[in-house]
Amino acid sequence: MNRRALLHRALALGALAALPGCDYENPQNPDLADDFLHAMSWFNDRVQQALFNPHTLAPTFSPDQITQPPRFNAFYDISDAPVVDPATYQLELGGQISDKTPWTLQKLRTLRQESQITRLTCVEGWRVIGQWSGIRLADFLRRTGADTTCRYVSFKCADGYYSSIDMESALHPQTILALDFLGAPLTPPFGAPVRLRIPTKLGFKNPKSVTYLAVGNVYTGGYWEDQGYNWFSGS
Ligand SMILES: Nc1nc2c(c(=O)[nH]1)N[C@H]1C(S)=C(S)[C@@H](COP(=O)(O)O)O[C@H]1N2
Ligand SMILES: [Mo]
Repeated sequence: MNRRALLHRALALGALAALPGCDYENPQNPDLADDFLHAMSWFNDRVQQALFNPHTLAPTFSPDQITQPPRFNAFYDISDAPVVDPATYQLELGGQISDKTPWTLQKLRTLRQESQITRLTCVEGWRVIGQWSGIRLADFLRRTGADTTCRYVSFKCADGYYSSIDMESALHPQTILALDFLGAPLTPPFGAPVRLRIPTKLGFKNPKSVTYLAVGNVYTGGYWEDQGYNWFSGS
């Protein structure tokens, strides 16, 4: 199906999906507006996923465009960022991965490293350009024998944050498990010792201080996603 036909179909579906919304001001049905918005967000996910081109690269920048100082964000203050001991750190694996042996930082550093200068966009309305280096998630998934026909890659973090992404985005060449930020190991507020860096998605889809990674077909949502933020959230 070409893009035009797809958009046509999407618009027709959108009109259908909007019908239940006619009732949204009915005080007897206060949940209808909510249901409606959830349905539209779900629909929006499907459209974004259908339009996602796994070969289109997010914009890259030159070293002089890097934002200094960088900008921190989390669901808490910078002084409350989790501090993970890099010496004892382990990335634990779960789900449809054949070799679930946990990875130490030392072992992660033996894999081929990839560097990018890309932009991080937060839904709060700001953007920063930074440099991140690490392992292509696609390389890591292949290396560990992950079933890449599964729909989701899910992440859990040292601070209780969690998120999940679609497999197509996980395999995108710019999606990395970052170990370095601005040419040095990640520091605690910016996601030490390992964070997901995925420049084709919004900031909240870039979990920091990742301690657990799993592959599967069960939707696991995310910290902000479960509060109504759009799940696909391509930027
Ligand atoms: N573990 C964890 N990861 C997280 C968050 C968080 O609160 N905890 N916040 C997300 C949000 S909303 C944004 S915008 C980016 C900010 O990343 P930065 O601090 O490197 O700019 O991290 C994302 N990853
Ligand atoms: Mo964000």
